[in-house]
Amino acid sequence: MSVLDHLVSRRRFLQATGVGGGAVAAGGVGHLLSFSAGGSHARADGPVGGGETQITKNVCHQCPARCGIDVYTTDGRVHAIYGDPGNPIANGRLCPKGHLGSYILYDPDRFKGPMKRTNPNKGRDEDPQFEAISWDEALGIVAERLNRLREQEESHRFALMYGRGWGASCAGLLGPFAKLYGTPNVIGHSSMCSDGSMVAKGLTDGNESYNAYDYRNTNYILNFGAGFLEAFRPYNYLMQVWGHMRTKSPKTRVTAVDVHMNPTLAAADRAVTIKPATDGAMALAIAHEMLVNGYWDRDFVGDFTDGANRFEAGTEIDPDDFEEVWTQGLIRWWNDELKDRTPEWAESITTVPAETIRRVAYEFGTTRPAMAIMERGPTSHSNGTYNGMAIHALNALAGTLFTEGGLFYQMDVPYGDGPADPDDYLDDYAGRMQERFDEGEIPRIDKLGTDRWPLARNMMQEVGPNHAAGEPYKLDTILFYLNNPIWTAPDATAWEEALKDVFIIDTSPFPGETARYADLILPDHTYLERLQDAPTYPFEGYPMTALRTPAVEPLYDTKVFGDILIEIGKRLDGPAGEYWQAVGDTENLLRHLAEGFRDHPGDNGVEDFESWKAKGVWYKKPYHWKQERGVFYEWVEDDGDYTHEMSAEEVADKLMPTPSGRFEFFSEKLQEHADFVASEFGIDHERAGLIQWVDPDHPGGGDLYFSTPKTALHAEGRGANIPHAIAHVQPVMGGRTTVYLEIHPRTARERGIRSGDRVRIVSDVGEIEAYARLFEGTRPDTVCLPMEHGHWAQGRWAEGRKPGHSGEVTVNQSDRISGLASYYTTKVRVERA
Ligand SMILES: Nc1nc2c(c(=O)[nH]1)N[C@H]1C(S)=C(S)[C@@H](COP(=O)(O)OP(=O)(O)OC[C@H]3O[C@@H](n4cnc5c(=O)[nH]c(N)nc54)[C@H](O)[C@@H]3O)O[C@H]1N2
Ligand SMILES: Nc1nc2c(c(=O)[nH]1)N[C@H]1C(S)=C(S)[C@@H](COP(=O)(O)OP(=O)(O)OC[C@H]3O[C@@H](n4cnc5c(=O)[nH]c(N)nc54)[C@H](O)[C@@H]3O)O[C@H]1N2
Ligand code: SF4
Ligand SMILES: [Mo]
Repeated sequence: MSVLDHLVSRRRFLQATGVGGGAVAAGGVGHLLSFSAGGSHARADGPVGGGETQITKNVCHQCPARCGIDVYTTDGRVHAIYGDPGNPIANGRLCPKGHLGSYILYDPDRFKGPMKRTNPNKGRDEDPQFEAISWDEALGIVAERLNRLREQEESHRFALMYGRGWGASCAGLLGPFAKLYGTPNVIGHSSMCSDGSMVAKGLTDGNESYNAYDYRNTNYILNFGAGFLEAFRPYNYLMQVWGHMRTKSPKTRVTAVDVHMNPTLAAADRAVTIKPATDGAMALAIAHEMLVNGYWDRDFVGDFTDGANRFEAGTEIDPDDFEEVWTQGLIRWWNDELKDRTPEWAESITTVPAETIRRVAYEFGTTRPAMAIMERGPTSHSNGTYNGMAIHALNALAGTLFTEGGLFYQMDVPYGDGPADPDDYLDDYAGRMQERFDEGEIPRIDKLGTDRWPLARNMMQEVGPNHAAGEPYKLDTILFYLNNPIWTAPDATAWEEALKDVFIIDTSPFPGETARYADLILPDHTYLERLQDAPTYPFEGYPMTALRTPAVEPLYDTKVFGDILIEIGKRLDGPAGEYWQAVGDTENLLRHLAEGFRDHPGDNGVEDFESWKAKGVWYKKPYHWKQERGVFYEWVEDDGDYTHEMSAEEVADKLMPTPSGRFEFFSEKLQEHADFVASEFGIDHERAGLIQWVDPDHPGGGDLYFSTPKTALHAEGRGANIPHAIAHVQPVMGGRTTVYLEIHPRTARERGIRSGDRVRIVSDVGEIEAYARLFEGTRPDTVCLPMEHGHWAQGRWAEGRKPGHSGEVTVNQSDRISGLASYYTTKVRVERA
């Protein structure tokens, strides 16, 4: 290899891993190169002198990107993890965390088998005094509790709570389990994650889902609070597509809006640091400008009947003068809201100069294709749904829904049927309970679907407080899967009291905070030991599902979560038990699901369970729908082309399932809840469905906005026990012994705070400490502290990195529409400690 070749491929490797020299530090560069991105896959022979190396296909578990990985196992030990070149998300590359996965497997603090608590007292400082027990005994304890609750007609007092579920073979089993057993309480963490964007999309275009995006072909991205280069999904792929977008011709221009200068803003063409919770105002002003200047897409939105543009600031328009095509309510939106939403008005709300807003509107409005993207930044506030609706409406105005270079929605995987149909096993008891849930006689513990949360999707952050108050009732038993709200929920400390009197079953392989409160530990395998499916999160739209295959035999006496649940199920009395007997185990289920591939062989030749295992992923291109100049087309398999022109009914049915079958600037679904919305937001009843500006609420009692963004090395709440990740985070964000609070130099000076000073961060619900890191890229009215620090459990490497868990000062306030916890909205006081 010439020196130049060497440098070129070294560069490629660095790009592939997405970090600078640090990642290469371990081991010789030459050695890594031979396995690097795009490297020959046949290279299965181990290093000289080593034993035999096997490569197994698996899926990284550290974030929702779901990158396919090649796991290299030598002499029974995992020694390397690389991106799978055959996986469309990974393309042979991983983010820095992906390579560190072997640490999760070999974490010395893992639970080694099932255990039961012997110390009846619970608390942060109470040692549970766990005692090892057999699986049989452990599963028997759970089944006996559940059977007893059912005999007492109290099965609803059992809850299943889950976070990062993967697929049909794990979280997908929870629904049938609850239904056959008789509880409404299957509670996902989506309201503590990013329901805001989903609900905003559901209310406007009818798809309550994240989007898939055609980044490759877009020419403009207007990004409102999505951590494109540090968190937004799928992170690893976004780094790859960023390189493409920024080198193609024409280069994709990017305007990024956030509350502090992060890697995404630093890499964008234009960085806008906006006042927290005001993105909706900026989006409304951009919409105003797009209309006034005639930048809207006529084919998708429609036009004035005489072709003249009558949008003029402050002037009403006769609805009869405008004919809409695929949208609904534009003139009403203009007359009742937009006509006064000028850039000057928005400047007064957002602090973003009117001139900047005009420039952005001009660029976004005159570049095609252009898309507006968002995630938790604008939505994690009390007004998050309205902010999100205003942002998403820009995509309708630009006409980029379902177009090349635009946005669409993820297609489902054509899995085969499971081994049995749960409905055949529903007994009278479960059927009767179902009626009581449907009629509202027994609500969910989080009151989802009641008058309190009529439009939310889950309300996990309410479970702790509701249980504590016994309102609507007290839970008896909770089984947790990949979920740790006693630490990750807003105002997490309140949960420490709340969970003392519930029987807790934790399935984590690690001694986390929930485990500290657990009565029973039923430890899951870590991901490198698991057989488990992982359908993609919204990605490029075409259907895709990956499969984890164990790279090593389980190190300890653990079980994959799906099998834990199935084994509990088998021990239930009555038909429910029979159903789980029929399912058998997760491998049997996965074999049934893979039967669906026989009729739909994947593009990489995957057609059954064995080939799925061998290739690690099934996917089938293309995406089936596209919109071109206001006409929707559907893919026709026999023609191999988008030859079917869709009717309005078909579009409404398959692509825009709103009441009107169009994109709604005035949401009919939201208007159906007008009483609720009007009273919650203090707005006119008639305006509830309108995309509009509503003032945010900032609880907490302080004078500085408190934001807790994700960083590239951060793995939801799960990465704190990976010392390698923490070591990489340490210099900028803090890590092992320090936790940094980003604060603007002027803000610091006003409070007598110098760089490196220990500071106290105080809100109405708690106080934490950190070290001040003076940073001009943070707004003077805002301080930032990444969320993953300050564990009080989760093993020796995570614990003790105190103080500084942001959840202890974050107030439990949620957007009344989407239910998303307002993680980025609390106001705190900062002072020298
Ligand atoms: N590396 C990494 N990637 C991840 C994860 C991870 O833990 N680590 N977690 C995954 C999960 S669970 C999720 S939900 C996604 C979340 O993905 P994102 O929503 O993209 O990430 P966040 O960091 O939560 O929030 C994005 C940004 O919002 C900014 N922000 C705060 N308030 C405002 C505001 O009012 N307006 C604007 N414009 N910005 C604001 C924050 O500074 C932050 O930079 O990431 C996923 N990917
Ligand atoms: N202050 C603040 N809080 C936040 C956020 C924020 O930005 N700021 N972000 C929020 C977001 S976006 C999210 S998604 C939530 C995430 O919060 P949660 O849903 O609580 O999920 P995690 O913290 O990722 O992981 C929870 C548990 O999974 C366990 N675990 C790890 N690996 C495995 C495994 O292989 N199998 C099993 N069974 N268990 C495992 C861990 O030990 C831990 O107990 O946090 C939210 N909390
Ligand atoms: S982007 Fe997420 S799934 Fe992919 S390697 Fe990184 S942590 Fe793993
Ligand atoms: Mo999340």
